[in-house]
Amino acid sequence: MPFLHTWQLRAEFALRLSQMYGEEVPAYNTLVEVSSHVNQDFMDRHGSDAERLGTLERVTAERHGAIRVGSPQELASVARVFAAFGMHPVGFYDLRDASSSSVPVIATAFRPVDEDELAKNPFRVFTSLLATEDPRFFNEELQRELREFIDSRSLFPDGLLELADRATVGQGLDSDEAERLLHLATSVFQLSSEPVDDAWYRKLEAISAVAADIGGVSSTHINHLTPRVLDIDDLYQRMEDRGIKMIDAIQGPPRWNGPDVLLRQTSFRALDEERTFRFADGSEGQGKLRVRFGEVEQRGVALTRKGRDLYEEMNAEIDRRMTSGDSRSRVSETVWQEMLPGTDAELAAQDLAFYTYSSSASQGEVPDGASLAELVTAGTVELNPIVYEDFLPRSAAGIFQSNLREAGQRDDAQEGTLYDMDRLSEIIGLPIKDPVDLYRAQQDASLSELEKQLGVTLR
Ligand code: OOG
Ligand code: NI
Repeated sequence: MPFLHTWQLRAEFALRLSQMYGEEVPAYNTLVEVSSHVNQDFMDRHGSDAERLGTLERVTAERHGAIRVGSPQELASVARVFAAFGMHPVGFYDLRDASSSSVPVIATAFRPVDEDELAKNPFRVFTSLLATEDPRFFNEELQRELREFIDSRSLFPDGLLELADRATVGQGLDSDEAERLLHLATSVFQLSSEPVDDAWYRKLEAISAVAADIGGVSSTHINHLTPRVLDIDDLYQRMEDRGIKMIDAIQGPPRWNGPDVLLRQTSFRALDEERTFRFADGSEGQGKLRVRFGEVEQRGVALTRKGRDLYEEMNAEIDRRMTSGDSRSRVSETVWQEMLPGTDAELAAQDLAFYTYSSSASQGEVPDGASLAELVTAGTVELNPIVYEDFLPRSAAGIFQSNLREAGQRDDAQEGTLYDMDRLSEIIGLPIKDPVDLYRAQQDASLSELEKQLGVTLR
C-alpha cells in the first residue's frame, strides 16, 4: 500500500480544491486555462530565462487559496489541518487599518517553509480571523451574539483533526487514510447548501460584508483560488478580450522596466450565486450572495527590510504625486524608474532584494578579499532571485474591498483591540515565522556555500 508523503498530500489537496472550485465557479476554469496559455507563450518568448522565478512545472501547478474563520478555536483547528500538509503559519497581516480600506480581520498565511518543499509544491492559504473583539466594528451585544453563533457551529467533522495530527507526526499517511484525510479536508471548504438565516446575515452585513461571510453562516468555504502567471498584463488583457470583467487595476507593483518584484495581483469580481435563505417567519426562499471570486498573480523577487521600507516610501511618493485624472499605473511606473535600481545586480548590491548565489568556479580561481558585487559584475557568480512567497497587506485589503458592495460601518471613537503576531501565534499554538527571516536565512546559507566552494571570504 503506497505511502503518501507530506508534500504529496499537499499537492493532492491543492489539486482537489482546484477541481472542486472549478465545478463551483466555472470562471475559475477559464482563468486557469488562460493562465496556462500566458505561461506557455511567455516561455516561448523568453526561453530558459523564463524559469528564473520557478520552473514552468511549479508555476503551472501553483495556487494560493483564501479562507476565513471566526474564532481562535477555529483558527487553531485549521492550523492542525494545514500542518498535515506541511503548511505552517508565516507572516502577520492586520487588514483593519490597511491604508484606505478597512476590513475587520487579521491574518496569516499557511505555507511550506523549506526551499525544497516549496519547489515540490508551494500551495499556500491566506487565512483570516474575524476580529470579533474589536469594538470599532462590533458592539458588546453583537460580540456576544457572534461568539455564541460561532461557538455553536462545528466546521471540522469527526476524525479530521485526529487524522491530520497522525499525518503530521508520521510525515504522511498510507493511501487509505490519505484518501480519507483528503476527502474530509476538501469537504470542509466546499460551499454549503444549508439555508442562511436571513435576519442574522443581514444584521452582520450592515456592519461588514466580510463579517457576514464569516460569522453569518454555519460553515466556511474557500473564497478564491489563485493561479500564478509569468505575465499578468498579458493575462489581464486576454481575460478582458474574453469578456470577463476584471477589477480596474493590477494591485501591487506597476509594470516597469526592471526585475519582477514582490507580488502583482488582479481579480474578477465575485459572481452572484443562488442561495437558500430562511426568514423570520420560518419560510424559505431563494436569494443571491456574492462571496466567491477569481484572482491571479505574478510573483517576483523578495525584498529585504530595507527594500520593503523603500517600497513603502515609493507608495507614499505615488500617493503624493497622484492628482485627479492621473492613472496610478503611469505615476507608479515613473516613481519606480526613478527610485528603484533597475537590475538584479544593483538590487543585490544595495541589499534591497534577496538572492541565492551560484558559480562554476572552484577553489583558487578567485582572489581572497574580492567583493561579491565584483564577482557578479565579472560574471563569475550568478544571482538567482528568491521568490516572494507571501502576501501584501495593501493588496489583500484591496482584494477584499473590490468584492464588497457596501463600505460597512466602523466606530472610530472606540479604541481598536490589539492583535499582533505574538497574540496570533498564541491562538494558533505555534510560533508564526517572519517571512523576511526565512528569506535572509536562505540567502545567508547560499553565501556560506559559495564561500566554501570558492575557498574565500567574500567582502
Ligand atoms: C483574502 C484576501 C487576501 C490575497 O491574495 O492578497 C488574498 C480573502 O479574500 O479572504 O487572498
Ligand atoms: Ni488571494
